[in-house]
Formats: sequence, structure tokens, C-alpha cells
Amino acid sequence: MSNQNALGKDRLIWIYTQMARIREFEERVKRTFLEHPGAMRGHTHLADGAEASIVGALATRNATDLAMPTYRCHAQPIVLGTSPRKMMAELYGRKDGLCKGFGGSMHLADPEHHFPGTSAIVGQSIAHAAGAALTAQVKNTGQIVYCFFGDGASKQGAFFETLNMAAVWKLPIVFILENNEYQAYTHVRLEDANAQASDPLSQKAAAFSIPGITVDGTDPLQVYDAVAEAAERARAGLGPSLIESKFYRFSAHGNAITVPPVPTQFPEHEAIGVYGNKAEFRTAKERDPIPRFRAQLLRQNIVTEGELLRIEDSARAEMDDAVHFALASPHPDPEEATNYVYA
Ligand SMILES: Cc1ncc(C[n+]2csc(CCOP(=O)(O)OP(=O)(O)O)c2C)c(N)n1
Ligand SMILES: [Mg+2]
Repeated sequence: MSNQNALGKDRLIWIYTQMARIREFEERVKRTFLEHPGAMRGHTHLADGAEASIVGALATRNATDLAMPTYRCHAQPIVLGTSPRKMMAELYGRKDGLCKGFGGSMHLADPEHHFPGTSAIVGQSIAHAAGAALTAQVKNTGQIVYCFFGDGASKQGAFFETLNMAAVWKLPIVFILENNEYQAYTHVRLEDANAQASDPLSQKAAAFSIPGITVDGTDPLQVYDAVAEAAERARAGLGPSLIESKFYRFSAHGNAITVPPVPTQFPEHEAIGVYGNKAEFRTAKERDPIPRFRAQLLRQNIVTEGELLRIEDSARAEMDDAVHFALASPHPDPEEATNYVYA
């Protein structure tokens, strides 16, 4: 774990705290699907396994910079300061939700916290990020955009068209390609899936003459270093960079009660369909970013076991409270069903 930018103790603890908060939020969503099927409607996609990558990237952010994730979008707003209570209520489709219960997991938005919104369309964040970055450039706001998208999305036309224009216009964007090894049910490995003609995926940057680098996305400090450099470039008006961050998606592609459970070798995940093979899952779990970073902080005497336990207790209490808040909130009135519909 290198950290050329030598983050101080407070910042390292902040990183661990955000990672723990994300994992606790996602665990509660997962549990809801397992224990109370039907309580959450629509699809949800979890970010367990991605915590180091997301927090390491957003730790480089200035206060007004924007983050634009995919439909796998619970983690980024948690880091930006969005209320987990409102997010959880939104996932439960309740009136006090972030979007009044109308959006659900895949359509979160919180402009007040620099989170313009998401959609279910693979690749949408790439083009939307370019629009937001163009606004920042034209209005000279000094903001940069952290654009997250998947390995699957990096095969889309939107990726190639947007990276071309972003490079030509020197837009202030950091493109963070989240290589979680899967594109829904297709593995990224060339020989298995025959679906991805590029390895590493970061070499796609060369087509646009922008920097491209691959990092270990299970190490928040490696991600931090790479993204800090890319963010500096973007702030200096030198344009976008592409960071491929590699980690493993621990949960199934998505949870939905409308989708029948996928056969799985992991009984604890039966209802949410983890479909990888056992050996692959176990190997990835050994590199789980949260226990690894925890052990690192202890080894380097940055925190004590007691401090870590307090952080973890507080994350658990915060997310339990978010569930209680959500369940206490009413469903929207049926008469409101066509409100906020513009097309
Ligand atoms: C334009 C479009 N095509 C297909 C889909 C169906 N779909 C949803 S997620 C997904 C895979 C995306 O994989 P990746 O980009 O690697 O992101 P990840 O889910 O792994 O984070 C697909 C094909 C969609 N939602 N939108
Ligand atoms: Mg993927």
C-alpha cells in the first residue's frame, strides 16, 4: 500500500469510516431482500467490494465537485453527505425518501450534495458527466466531475464518443472504470466470455491520447494516488484521464423480487443469486477491501482496535436508524402517482 500523497491520520480514518458506512448500508439492503421479500420494489445493485475504489477516488474531491455513478449508486451519495435515512426510505419507496419514493434504488438524486442523479441505462453516466463537465467549463465554476461506469459500459458507443469529445474539449472529468469482473452475468475474462477485446481496459485511453492507468481497486490509497493525479490534471485544464480500478463484485448483479433466484453455491445468498464459482468468490473475499484496510491501519499504528470498533458500531447504529426511519415513513398517496412525470 503506497501513498505518495501521505494522507494524515484523520483522513485515513475518514476513508475507513466511509467504507464501513457503505458496507453497513448495503448489508441492510441485502438483508431486506433475504428476510422481507417484497418490502423493496424494483431492482437494487450493491457496491459491496467497491468501497475502497469509491472512497479512495472521492477522497480527492473538493467540496463542490460532482459525482456521477451508475445504477449501482448507493455508495457515492453516502460519501458525499446525503442522508442514509432518506436514501433507505427511497429504496423502500416511502414518502420521506430522497425522491419522495418515486425513484427507487436506481434513480437517486441529491443535487444539494453534488449528486445530480443516475439512471438504469448502462453508460448513461459517461455522457451525462460530459454534459456536467461542459457546464463547469463554460461557467468556469472550478468543479470537476468524477464519472463512474462499469467494465461492460466501456464497450459501448457512448464510452467511445464521449471520451473523444471530452479529450478534444479538455473537459474536467476523471473517468473511473469500475472493473468488477462482471457485466451482469458475463465474466470479463477474455478466454471465458469472448466479450472484451482489451486487457487491460485502461489501454483504451490511448485511442484518445489521454492518460490511462490500471490500479488495484481493493486498496483505497492506490486509488487515491491515481485519482489525485487525474483530478489535478482536470483542475489544471488539461482534460480527462481514465482510471481502471479492479475489484470484485461480492453480491449478485442485482436484487429484485421479480427475478427468480439464480441457483447458487452460497446458501446465505440464495435469494439474491450470487452465481460465480465458490473458489473465485473465496479468493476475492481474502482481498476484501475492508478487513485489509483495517489490518493496515492497525499494523501502521494509525488507529487502535478500540477506535475501529467505535467506528463500526457507529456505522451499524446509523444504518439501523436509517431502516427504522424508512419503515416509519408512509408510502406516497396513490393520487400523487402522476406527479413529477414529465413525459
Ligand atoms: C443500454 C443498456 N443495455 C443493457 C442493459 C442491461 N444491463 C444492465 S446492467 C448490465 C451490465 C453492465 O455491466 P457493467 O458495465 O460492467 O457494470 P456493473 O453492473 O458490473 O457495475 C446490462 C447489460 C441496460 N440497463 N442498459
Ligand atoms: Mg462490471
